[in-house]
Amino acid sequence: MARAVGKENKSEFSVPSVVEMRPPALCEGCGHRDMYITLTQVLTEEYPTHKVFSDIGCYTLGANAPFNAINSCVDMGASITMAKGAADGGLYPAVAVIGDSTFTHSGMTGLLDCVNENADVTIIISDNETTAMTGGQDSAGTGRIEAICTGLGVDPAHIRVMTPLKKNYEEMKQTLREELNYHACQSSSPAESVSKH
Ligand SMILES: Cc1ncc(C[n+]2csc(CCOP(=O)(O)OP(=O)(O)O)c2C)c(N)n1
Repeated sequence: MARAVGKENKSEFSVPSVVEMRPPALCEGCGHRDMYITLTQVLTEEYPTHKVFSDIGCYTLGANAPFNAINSCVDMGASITMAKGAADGGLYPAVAVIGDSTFTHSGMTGLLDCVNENADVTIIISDNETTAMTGGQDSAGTGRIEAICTGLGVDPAHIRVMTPLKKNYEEMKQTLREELNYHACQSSSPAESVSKH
């Protein structure tokens, strides 16, 4: 801050040499990891023009190494609406990644908009059935995420449930490819995927 406003950059405390820089990371074993590993592999190898619009939650840590998986994070619910805006503007593939709590907080409205306008987006709801980032509170839509998507008008054929485990990687990648290749504009409803763990 000091540098930016042209002031002297005075540090009152030095960092002890034993302290290593440790950026926050997704927990070992977290399903968001498996989701990002498969998603990033498919997108970087097969869809070089992709952009991933993410949201607020533990899965925002997908921005860090080793995933480097997301291109934006603005505010609660902005993943779906930004992906829709980008798709409307001609970006392909436009992918949204949102957690289950953020989805029920403010992602559902964007999804309805996508349904109404047949947006060409792929939406991943990375569902850990809790609000992990803020301490594990209940999540408003636990057990009902697929039903909510159906209720909002998503074609059930394109609500794909994946279980993010290493043994399922090939199946997950194939599901992602199928939904990325599905173009709602030429059909009747937006593609959507649910990653559940
Ligand atoms: C407007 C607003 N309300 C509340 C919060 C606090 N908050 C941060 S992340 C989050 C939800 C995270 O839950 P989820 O989307 O399920 O992701 P998870 O952390 O479980 O991976 C909330 C409510 C916020 N950042 N902004």
